[in-house]
Amino acid sequence: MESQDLAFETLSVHAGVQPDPSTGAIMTPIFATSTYVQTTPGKHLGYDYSRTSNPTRTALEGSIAALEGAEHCLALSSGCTGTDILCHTLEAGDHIVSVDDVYGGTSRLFRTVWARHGVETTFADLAQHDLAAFIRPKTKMIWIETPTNPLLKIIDIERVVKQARQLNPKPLVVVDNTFASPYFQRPLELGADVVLHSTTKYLNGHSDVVGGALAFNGSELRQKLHHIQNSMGGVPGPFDAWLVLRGIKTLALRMKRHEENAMELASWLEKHPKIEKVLYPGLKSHPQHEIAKRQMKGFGGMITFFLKGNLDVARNFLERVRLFALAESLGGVESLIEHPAIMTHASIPAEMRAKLGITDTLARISTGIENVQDLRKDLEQALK
Ligand code: P1T
Repeated sequence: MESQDLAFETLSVHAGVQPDPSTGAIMTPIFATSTYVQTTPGKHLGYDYSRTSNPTRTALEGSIAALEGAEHCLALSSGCTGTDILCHTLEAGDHIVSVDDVYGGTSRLFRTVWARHGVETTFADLAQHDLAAFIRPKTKMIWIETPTNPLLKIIDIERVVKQARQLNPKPLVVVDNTFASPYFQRPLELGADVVLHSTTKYLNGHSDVVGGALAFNGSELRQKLHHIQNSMGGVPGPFDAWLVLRGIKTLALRMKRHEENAMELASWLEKHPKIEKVLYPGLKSHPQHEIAKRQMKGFGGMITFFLKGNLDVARNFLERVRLFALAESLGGVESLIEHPAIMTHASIPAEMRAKLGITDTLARISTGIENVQDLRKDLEQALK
């Protein structure tokens, strides 16, 4: 059957994966090899060196491509590698328009690494403002993260794509789909050019890998991006590729549960007297709830909220949680909680954080797949 005829749950189990032809092993082997023998110089079975390609990685790439409805995927050593590869397509003097609220490491790469190479980034609130206001003659890339990290803003992908298509030259529209996962959001179907994942998060789902992926259409773009990856490195090892491939098999089940738990916790937190405000795209109170409903198949497992009080109150709460682990990252089966201003977004200058609203009382939850009442009770005792 063609992959477009299969449902997401089926694709997540089967896409990209063939029983091993030499043994019949149903699971893709971990091809722990750096090189491949050739019968005569230049003649081989399709693989010559594992920086260029590796069969375990090929299987993972087939899987992620199918889930994003893409022709191609490149599996990478981290999500940040994906951002870096895309920046490598630009030249000094080029300009990026990025959503203002993005993962701290993405902002850091734009501001402190690529700015030094002459690529300037404008950080824009594309949830509130039209893209047109930020465009320059040399704008070559539009960077969308939605839902955003950590404020969970929803950017209308179709709207930004429509505006980007009117520009000449047409910039590359990239969507960081890490928070939604392809289970809830498929940006290429909405007209985006490239999808980026930190596979460290939901795709792998078990907090035991750092990895990334780019998914996109067109053989020309593949050649360009693979050339950069092959030239610079930035490839995942075969064991990490295998772990992500294995994680993906349960992606649909996990995402459903992450969302159910997040919806219940967000609704409960919203009524709690010690909570100032909850940001969760599934709540009616979320400013872009209607866009989320249209653009996503579900609202995901991330919740952000402001506590009443000050940094001491936030610290006290974060020190008191027992089931939730106080840790960076997200998307694993276990629930995590963190303080963006001190942890994941510390690399963003304080005045930029203040302008965004990443305050001392802001906490971010990655809802795991545990029993939701156990999770609620943990938050309740920590808030007392
Ligand atoms: O850590 P890495 O695999 O390089 O992925 C970077 C990245 C890219 N995009 C988004 C939306 C992300 O959230 C991340 C990583 N984020 C965290 C580690 C975090 O705790 O937010």
